[in-house]
Amino acid sequence: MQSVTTSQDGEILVLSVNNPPVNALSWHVRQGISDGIEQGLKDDSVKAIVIRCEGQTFIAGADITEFGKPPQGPDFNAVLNTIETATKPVIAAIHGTALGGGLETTLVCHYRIAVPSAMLGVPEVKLGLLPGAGGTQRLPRLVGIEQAAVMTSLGEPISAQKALDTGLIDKLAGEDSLAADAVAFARECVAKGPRHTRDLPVKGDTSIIAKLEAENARKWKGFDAPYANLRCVAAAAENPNIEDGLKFERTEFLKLMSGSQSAAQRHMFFAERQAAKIDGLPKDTKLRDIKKVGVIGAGTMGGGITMNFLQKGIPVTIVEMVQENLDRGVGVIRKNYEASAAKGRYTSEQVEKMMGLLTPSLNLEDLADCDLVIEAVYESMDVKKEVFGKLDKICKQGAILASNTSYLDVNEIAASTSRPQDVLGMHFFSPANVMKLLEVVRGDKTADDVLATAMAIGKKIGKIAVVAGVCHGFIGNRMLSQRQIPANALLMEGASPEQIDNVFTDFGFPMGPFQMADLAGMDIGWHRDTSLEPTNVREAMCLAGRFGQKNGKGFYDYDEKRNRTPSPEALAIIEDFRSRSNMQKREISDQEIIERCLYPMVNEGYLILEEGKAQRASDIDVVWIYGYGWPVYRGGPMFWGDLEGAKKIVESLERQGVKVAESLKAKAA
Ligand code: T1G
Repeated sequence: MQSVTTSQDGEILVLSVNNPPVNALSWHVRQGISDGIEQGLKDDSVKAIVIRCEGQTFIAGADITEFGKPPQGPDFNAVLNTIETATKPVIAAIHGTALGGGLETTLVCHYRIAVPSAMLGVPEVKLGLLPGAGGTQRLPRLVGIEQAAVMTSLGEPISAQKALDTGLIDKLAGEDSLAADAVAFARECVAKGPRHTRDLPVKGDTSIIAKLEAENARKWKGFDAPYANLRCVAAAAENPNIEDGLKFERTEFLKLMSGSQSAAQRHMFFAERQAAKIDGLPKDTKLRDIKKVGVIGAGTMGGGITMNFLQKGIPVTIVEMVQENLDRGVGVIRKNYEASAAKGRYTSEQVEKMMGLLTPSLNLEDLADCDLVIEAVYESMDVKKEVFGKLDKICKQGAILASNTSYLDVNEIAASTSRPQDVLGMHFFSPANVMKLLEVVRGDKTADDVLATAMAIGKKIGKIAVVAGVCHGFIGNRMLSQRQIPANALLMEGASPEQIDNVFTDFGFPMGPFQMADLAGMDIGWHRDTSLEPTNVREAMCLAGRFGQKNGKGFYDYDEKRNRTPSPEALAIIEDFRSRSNMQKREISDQEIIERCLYPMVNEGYLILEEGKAQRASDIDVVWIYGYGWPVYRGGPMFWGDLEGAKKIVESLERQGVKVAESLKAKAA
């Protein structure tokens, strides 16, 4: 496989890497680069060597698909050593994204030139790794400890201009003349000869490391990789001899590579990309044009949904029944944008431009020429059917009619129109302008191009779209209820809200089920009839006027900053409800809480797959990581279930008396 070709421009040898789609460092690319360098060193007519890439980008890293497989081709570090020790200058010519092993390749080159639009970074931390081919030792030698610590621990790329300013690259090329500018620059470098990054001193001070750890403590809770990256950068400062630093880096890298966190995060890397694919649909399915969007309902969801489109320059007509609600909804959208602008995310011109794309209306008829209409009204089947019945008469043929329902039967909603093929669910998560997950609910009659268009528009507005089938609660909420039910039962059997929530936060969730109940508000769906006996703890809390964070008391007490503390009154209400329900309190272990709350979720995932309500197990993982705070370093419920082991899960579920999915039983067999 010829993925590296050579060409000569006078005394300059040019190695061109061509390994679509992202020029990953697959074994044959490493072989090609190694051979190319050897060729250039042997050929006396060659005075310098340029490494460049074909296609959309420079090398975007090691080939992640090769991880965990038997090694093939030359060792990456050996190839890098060939480049670094070359006796003729080697120049990296960068466009697109030079990432991970791709950036490490440029670091061993003696000089670097890039187009202004190029981005350079070491995102390995997002894969639970670190730049294990010298990146943590050579980067500080070029850009200093501070910049290297930020780039490795956060994993965000920097622009070519920033790279030039920080010494990561030597020169900017013309946006459309990289090939020629690189050869011309190589000619200039001949006289200067090779310059070895490894010999440069490490500049800067390590106080940034403690600062980064403090600033990101909440975000990095439970993660190994960010701290390992910072330990390596610190080692670069402590070890003037780069070999010692490289040895330390190698140890840390191999620890992460063999750990479950990186396996989980690599699983998620591919799962996200897989989720976008619709099985059975040709890649080139013609999409419907979405130039104008309508949103019905200017409440929290309607407003958040609208913002996603305005941010992408897509005009939105937002419809409400009452002027006051409309004004409030539009006001919240403007306030949110102004708040973001105050944080420097937008200029005031950009805010005005986005608000200029918004048309408030009290008239459903104003949606007649929309290409996509998303309904975000009160969660009642009758109300939704009435709205869709009207849309059916108003909207132009070919318009896509979507419901933001989080539970209701999309087929029944579609049946209230004469065009069920144009109807589907687009289930956003609150806050809809922030949460990345979008469940695209495929109805029995939803047309292929409608589904494909909804998935594509989801990606366009920055969401991770996942196909779900019609069932109660689709993928996410359906599994959530399988977690809530045992959590409430465990409360009745003797566990405290704090014990249960701590098991979840220790596991890596941002919060546990009872903290979530307090955040959402306990009185949602409560009948408010105080004469009735409570039928569950939630109603008992409401009867005692404990509605959650909104009134500073729920399962916990909250101060004005919403910090929670265990509440003797809440515990008394729970205790009282237990005794009224003749429930005996008993000791409950944290492990029992894990098994009773998370194993049924995994089981439900298998049932969802058996029923074809999700395309693949990894989609379920994407839903839970991007919609429900499942820790990414545990890979999602299905990935985690595999780590736990089907046999162990089935035995526990059978002990719990839970009906086990046949496919899970089969896996345990
Ligand atoms: N290896 C293998 N496949 C890759 C890949 C990689 N590094 N990067 C992308 N792909 C596949 C991807 O799965 C998809 O496949 C297709 O390419 C297009 O990707 C030693 C250990 C470069 C910014 O972490 O961030 O180097 O779904 O949909 O939106 O220190 O891909 O079409 O079949 O994302 O244009 C470090 C990972 C590796 C960068 C392009 N590098 N890639 O985004 O396309 S670890 C990374 C990205 C490493 C060394 C260490 C993005 C992108 P398919 P895409 P995109």
